Amino acid sequence: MTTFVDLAAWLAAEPADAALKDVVTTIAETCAGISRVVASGALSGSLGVAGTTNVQDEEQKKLDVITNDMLSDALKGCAPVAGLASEELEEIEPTGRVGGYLVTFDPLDGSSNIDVNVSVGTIFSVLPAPAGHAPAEADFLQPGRNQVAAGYAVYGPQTMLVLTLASGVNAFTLSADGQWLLTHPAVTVKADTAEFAINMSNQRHWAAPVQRYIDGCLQGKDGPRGKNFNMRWIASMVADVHRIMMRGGVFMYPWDSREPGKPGKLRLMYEANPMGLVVERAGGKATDGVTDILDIQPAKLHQRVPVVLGSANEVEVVRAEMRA
Ligand code: P6P
Repeated sequence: MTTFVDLAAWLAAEPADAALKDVVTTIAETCAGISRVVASGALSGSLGVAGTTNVQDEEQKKLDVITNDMLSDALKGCAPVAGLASEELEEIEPTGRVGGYLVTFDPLDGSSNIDVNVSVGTIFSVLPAPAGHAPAEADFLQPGRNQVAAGYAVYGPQTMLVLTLASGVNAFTLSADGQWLLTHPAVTVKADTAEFAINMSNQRHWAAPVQRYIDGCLQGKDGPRGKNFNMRWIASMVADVHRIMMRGGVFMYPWDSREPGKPGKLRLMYEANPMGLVVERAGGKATDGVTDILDIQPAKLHQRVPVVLGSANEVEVVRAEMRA
């Protein structure tokens, strides 16, 4: 019978600040609670729409609101947290405390999948808070390289927590009795892949470099790539990224001409930065097509960005095409 290290024991051995470990523990405990709420579905009346729209002008699901409140309440009660920002909230939420950490999160990413029982997830990012004053919105606008922790929980056939703190990436599985157990230590992303993830229905709207890259993949072994490719698109970033963490691949949500003024669909602070840190720490790459995501200086709290991330060598093939 295999025995697993639990999150508390793993954190005890992690060379990181005790206060940061408290923040991660709070997030992990809240995600365990979210897993139970998500799993209850229609039984708890939590499916369906909330009848409201969020700052992204997206219709909110009941679970978007429920999970946002769970994380907001938990983090406000966590002493080292000076402020939080949610994809679902227009403004930041200072906690009234100074110093410590800022947390940004997407409480339930992929929520369009909830009502059809497809995997969804929570994405979180932890940044240093300013010393000496309560955080303002500008204090959140830090490049992704400043993150001191990041990760996600994926609510799927298993509920898993994938986390990077001091270094590396480790994945925990939620047990039946609510323990996070270290089942996947030292996760690494395969450098090469033959699997791409993109919403093909947008093909006619992509810029030429993306058209050329995907066309090269679709030509298979008789084409320029000399190998056949598979395609996946779950329309839940957490689930698509988790697959890439487990078996490699490249995930793309590029700019497209449907809304030419919008750089991309995904959010820098709540999706691209945390996922970028996790993927990079596992040996993968995360870019906006050209620039590393973690080097982007945020200008706005809800800034959107094109995303190309995953297997390092494949991301570089895309980057070369974008530069051609
Ligand atoms: P589309 C979910 O709404 C999300 O933000 C990501 O999780 C996902 O990758 C993407 O949007 C899906 O977008 O346009 O394919 O529905």
